[in-house]
Amino acid sequence: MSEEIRRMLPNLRSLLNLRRFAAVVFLLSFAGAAQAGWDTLNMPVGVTEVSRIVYDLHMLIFWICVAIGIIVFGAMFYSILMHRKSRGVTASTFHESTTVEVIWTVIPFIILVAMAVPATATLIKMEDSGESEMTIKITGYQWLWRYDYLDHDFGFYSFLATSREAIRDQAEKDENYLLEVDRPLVIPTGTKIRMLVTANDVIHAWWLPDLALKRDAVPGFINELWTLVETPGIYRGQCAELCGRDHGFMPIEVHAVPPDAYRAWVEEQTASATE
Ligand SMILES: [Cu+2]
Repeated sequence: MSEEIRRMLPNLRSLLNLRRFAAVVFLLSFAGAAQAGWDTLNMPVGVTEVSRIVYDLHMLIFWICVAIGIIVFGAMFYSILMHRKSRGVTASTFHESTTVEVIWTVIPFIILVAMAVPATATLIKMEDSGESEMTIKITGYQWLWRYDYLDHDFGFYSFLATSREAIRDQAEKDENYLLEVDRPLVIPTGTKIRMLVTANDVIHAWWLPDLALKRDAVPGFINELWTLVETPGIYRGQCAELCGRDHGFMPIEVHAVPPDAYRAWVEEQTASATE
């Protein structure tokens, strides 16, 4: 082996290792994406007007951040590459330049205001529970939820329905593993519903991504939520505040049904409650 090749060998070897590393990273990124599915990487669009507004706001802010990232990193890498010392470039000296300082204050200010306007409009809409047609009280317990229909004077506890055998890997896990309950919250579609969220022991959080609902359930406090679901369906969520040993075992299951079916269901509930 000539001296020349021997000198190049470590370089070649590290280059090969680098390429192998890059290939592994590339393949792993695909494996991860295939497992999660691209659509699960982003937040869900949801099924209510508010959830769609929240999603649009999220995407708007996301693309603003992408644009800022491209511009900032583009300028940085361009400068590093084109103005490097080995090209014989000397650093310019513009310390305490008022122009530059004004520019880098005004531009972020404009960006922040541009982001704050739609964000504030969305927040106001999310908080406005006025003109709601019915009220449900949601109470968090260790480790279950209770739903009280304040307009109809009845309520019930909602327990996890997944079997202990499935949890202990002794039985098949179905599609809704740890996301199913014995008695779901039933709500009518096309109705503005106010929800009062509280807790009986520790802090929980009632979280339903498809409806863009998430609120802390704090003992001694009553927080408010509202929703208006247009499409009938089953929507699932979880407790989103670490609340103790079985925090992962107190799911939320909401059945949105047409108003007629809802009325029939309420009659059934009140009849069985007075029995
Ligand atoms: Cu909880």
